[in-house]
Amino acid sequence: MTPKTCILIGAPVDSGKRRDGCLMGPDAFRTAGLTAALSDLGHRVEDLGNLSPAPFTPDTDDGPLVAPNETIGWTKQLMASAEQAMTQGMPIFLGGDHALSLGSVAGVANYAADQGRPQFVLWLDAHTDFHTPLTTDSGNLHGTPVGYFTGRNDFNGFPTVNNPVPQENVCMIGLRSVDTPERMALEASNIHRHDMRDIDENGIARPLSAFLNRVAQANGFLHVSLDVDFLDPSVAPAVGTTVPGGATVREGHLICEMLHDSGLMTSLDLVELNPFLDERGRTAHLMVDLCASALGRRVFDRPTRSYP
Ligand code: NNH
Ligand code: MN
Ligand code: MN
Ligand code: MN
Repeated sequence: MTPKTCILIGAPVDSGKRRDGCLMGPDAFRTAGLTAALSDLGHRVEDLGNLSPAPFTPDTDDGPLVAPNETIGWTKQLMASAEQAMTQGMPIFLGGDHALSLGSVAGVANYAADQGRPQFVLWLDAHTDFHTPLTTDSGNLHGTPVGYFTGRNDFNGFPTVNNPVPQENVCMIGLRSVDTPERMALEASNIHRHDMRDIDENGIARPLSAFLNRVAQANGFLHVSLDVDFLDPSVAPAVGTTVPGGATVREGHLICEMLHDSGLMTSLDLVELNPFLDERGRTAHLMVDLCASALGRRVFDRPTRSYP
């Protein structure tokens, strides 16, 4: 296995929704042994510590959105940090809620564009996070990152997305909670989407390998965004927005094992962990184990599958 330089970037973003606690996520991942899990696999691990948002005007709570200015500050900081980290290795963003992906994905996509290569995104989530600030009912900006980095309008005050990720380069797996305006916009889009029924009927490996083949064929960069609520709440309770009927432990590992075998993943988000809601660290540990699978942990060696 080729050793990688894993750049851990703590992003204690908690502005993407009302319920607090995700700010403790980066330290919970560290406490659950993330660095050792990756270095035991032979990787070089560099922990950059925790970021702070770029300066922002304090938010008031009279508008329709929760903490828009703070999220704008985070987006600026993460966009710059992501682009910079891509020059040194594989950034792993330790969330923090999913609002961190406005910046992480927009930043890695800027780097990919500099390299003249297309950016792809694998979105592992119960939700599609395809709102804009105008379509969200909850006002929670963690429901908007895919809308933002694919270049939807109405993100006023946010940094311009110079290199929007093309819709057909986005694949969502695990879906089971989609708001009506998101559903309408998605159905009019080319985003690849696999709800849990699709997984039940066809398994999780098939849609993933079809997607990985497209990434390989295009010589693309692949960003993976793993929301804790992709997993079933019975195995991953530490998240504010539990939705029953999620992925099993093995479905999660299979995705990560296939990602590793593909050699295609270039950046990763671990998001929405709320350690305040965990049970003896089990969700943090599961997320660390999944991350280890994505970086090469396996039970037995087996012939590597090649993509395409
Ligand atoms: N769609 C809902 C909203 O926008 C829920 C989003 N919550 C998430 N996304 N946890 O992953 O408020
Ligand atoms: Mn908050
Ligand atoms: Mn999400
Ligand atoms: Mn979610």
